[in-house]
Amino acid sequence: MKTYLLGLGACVALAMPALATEFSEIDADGDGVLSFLELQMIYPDLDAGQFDRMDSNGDGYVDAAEHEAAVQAGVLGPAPASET
Ligand SMILES: [Ca+2]
Ligand SMILES: [Ca+2]
Repeated sequence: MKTYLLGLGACVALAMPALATEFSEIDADGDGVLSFLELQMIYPDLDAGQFDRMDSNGDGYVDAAEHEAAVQAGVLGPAPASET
């Protein structure tokens, strides 16, 4: 029974689409904005330049709207960033 439940959980996890990570998952401390460190935990390859571009109002954090814009622009996502 326990094995069955574990197997079911694994199937659900595997069925998750590989889309960009949810804002709420990145926001580790739950303050409603994303710091550079929070983003780096999810996107280890993110550099300060990319973060600055995402932080369009320059307050040092990426809010929900800025995060959405970055996802739309393809700054964040599963695709490898090799365009510099
Ligand atoms: Ca946060
Ligand atoms: Ca900002």
